[in-house]
Amino acid sequence: MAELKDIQNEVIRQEIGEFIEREDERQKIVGLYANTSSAMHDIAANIILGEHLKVDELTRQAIEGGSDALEVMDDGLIAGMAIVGIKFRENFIFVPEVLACARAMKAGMKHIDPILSASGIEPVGKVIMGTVKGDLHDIGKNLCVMMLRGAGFEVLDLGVDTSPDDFIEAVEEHSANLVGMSALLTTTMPNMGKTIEAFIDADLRDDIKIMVGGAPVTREFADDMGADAYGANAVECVDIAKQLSGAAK
Ligand code: B12
Repeated sequence: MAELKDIQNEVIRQEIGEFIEREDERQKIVGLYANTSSAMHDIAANIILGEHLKVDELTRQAIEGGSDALEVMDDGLIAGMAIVGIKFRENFIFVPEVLACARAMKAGMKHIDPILSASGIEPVGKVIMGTVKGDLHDIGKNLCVMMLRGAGFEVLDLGVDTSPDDFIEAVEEHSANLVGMSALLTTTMPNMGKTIEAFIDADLRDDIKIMVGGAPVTREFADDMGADAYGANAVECVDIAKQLSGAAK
């Protein structure tokens, strides 16, 4: 089993040592960093420190140096955000610090977006994506959008705080048959169900497939709400989008 001392990057080692107190989480995070490169550790460390200029530079260097965009996303950016999330939950940091981390995350995603979004193939389907009403979290949704575009989907991104009416309007206007909803707050998760109900009321539910995701969302919750599919991450988002749109091989 990987141990904390095996992680070469001092910032990451200190962050885990000081802030990740639950043993199960500590083991999971140490495992996450144990087999990844020092370039990815540097990116993650600067996400945690909220250093957007550094993340910008390091991500650009990694991509130009030939690192795989998915590796940079998972082992650098998302790995850094995993520690940020725990620190926020445990009140070691607060909204202003997390905003700085989110800004750093976006600085890195800027270099990954053109690669993951460039599919060059005929659109395999049209997806309407949005974070639900009341919810301003968009990092995970944006990663899903990038990956969907890269897989050949045409994506209309409605952004954050998206009301049921906004989703419905977009579906009607763009004749889309696939909708993806993201929620990061337990208080906004029910708005996914409300959006599904609004599609039923508008007599559109049978014309579309609905997929949902976001950290607190579970498969059970998705089933209970009447969604067609649940995805735990951006890779799963693409897989289920393909299945739901009939593009799965
Ligand atoms: C960054 C962040 C913020 C930033 C958001 C910046 C931004 N532009 O997004 C800011 C600082 C603004 C913020 C604000 C708040 N936040 Co906040 N935030 C986070 C944090 C640390 C990280 C979220 C994130 O980006 N994760 C990284 C991405 C890559 O992961 P992801 O979003 O889960 O997405 C992946 C999957 O879920 C999936 N996915 C996502 N969407 C979809 C959609 C589909 C269709 C599919 C298939 C898959 C899918 O794929 C993605 C990629 O792999 C989380 C902690 C956490 N552990 O999640 C708290 C967290 C979500 N926030 C929390 C809270 C409480 C708040 C505030 C209420 C704080 C406050 N007091 O004001 C506000 C709410 C504002 C609002 N109305 O939305 C709580 C929620 C608790 C709860 N149970 O509801 C969390 C869990 C922190 C905690 N306490 O533990 N936050």
